[in-house]
Amino acid sequence: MLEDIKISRAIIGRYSEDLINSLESDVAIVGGGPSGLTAAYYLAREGLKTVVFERKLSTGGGMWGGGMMFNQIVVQDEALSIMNEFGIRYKMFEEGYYTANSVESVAALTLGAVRAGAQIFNLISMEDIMVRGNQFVGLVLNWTSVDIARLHVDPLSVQCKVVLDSTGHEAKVTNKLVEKMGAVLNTTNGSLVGEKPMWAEQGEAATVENTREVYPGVFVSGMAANATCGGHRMGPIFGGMLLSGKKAADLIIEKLKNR
Ligand code: 48H
Repeated sequence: MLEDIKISRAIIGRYSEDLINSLESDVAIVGGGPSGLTAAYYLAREGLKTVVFERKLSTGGGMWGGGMMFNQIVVQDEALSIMNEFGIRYKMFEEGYYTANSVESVAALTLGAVRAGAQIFNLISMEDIMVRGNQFVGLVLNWTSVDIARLHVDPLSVQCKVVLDSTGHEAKVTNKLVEKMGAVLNTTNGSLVGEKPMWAEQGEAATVENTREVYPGVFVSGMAANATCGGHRMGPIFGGMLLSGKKAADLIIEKLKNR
């Protein structure tokens, strides 16, 4: 016999366990798009306690829709080793241009991150940062539904050793740092440089180049790296996002090892 109340108890109990267990982590990743998921995989695989907070119902960010809803993505040679690592199938279109199904890509990145040990929470938005003096110490979270309904409900906080801003074009974490703390960032102008117009080749290179620690304990990846440090957009080519996620993970692993 199935008891309805037991189903509720199981869900509330398990979820609460996971959330309480995530109140303190090594790395909190804000945004479960391609760069955040890639980083989550490599960080968790290294044994770091990694938690991803994703605002939407589904992970994958801007990857689902491929280019203008044609659900294919393009990747270049440099990113094929990461595609292989996640078991994402691809086909050569022309030399140097490979296509993959965007739905398979999101599913594989998500499963890879989870199986590596990352904890993913969907439907939770980062609404602020937590600091001690000038030091970044954690994130302030709320249900996305609270934000959408514009309800005046106070948030909860989580602590982490480092945060990765993988929020895409909006660069939510670095924006908060500048807006609320007047933080001086490790960028060319010390502040948010901003995203530039479409230029795939430059944008892809910049995405990886811009992936860095922009403030003590605060890293940026993917389009958030370009929005923060300045870089062209690149349309539906995703190799740079995967490479950026891996670079972010490598930098964070290095930092936490040396602590
Ligand atoms: C929790 C949040 C919050 C928040 C946002 O946009 P994304 O896919 O990010 P990337 O950088 O991994 O990939 C970028 C790529 O998708 C893209 O947009 C490209 C290649 N554009 C090129 C072009 O020319 O336009 O994912 C970011 C994720 C999303 O899932 C958001 O919902 C999530 O971050 N997010 N999660 N709290 N405050 N803000």
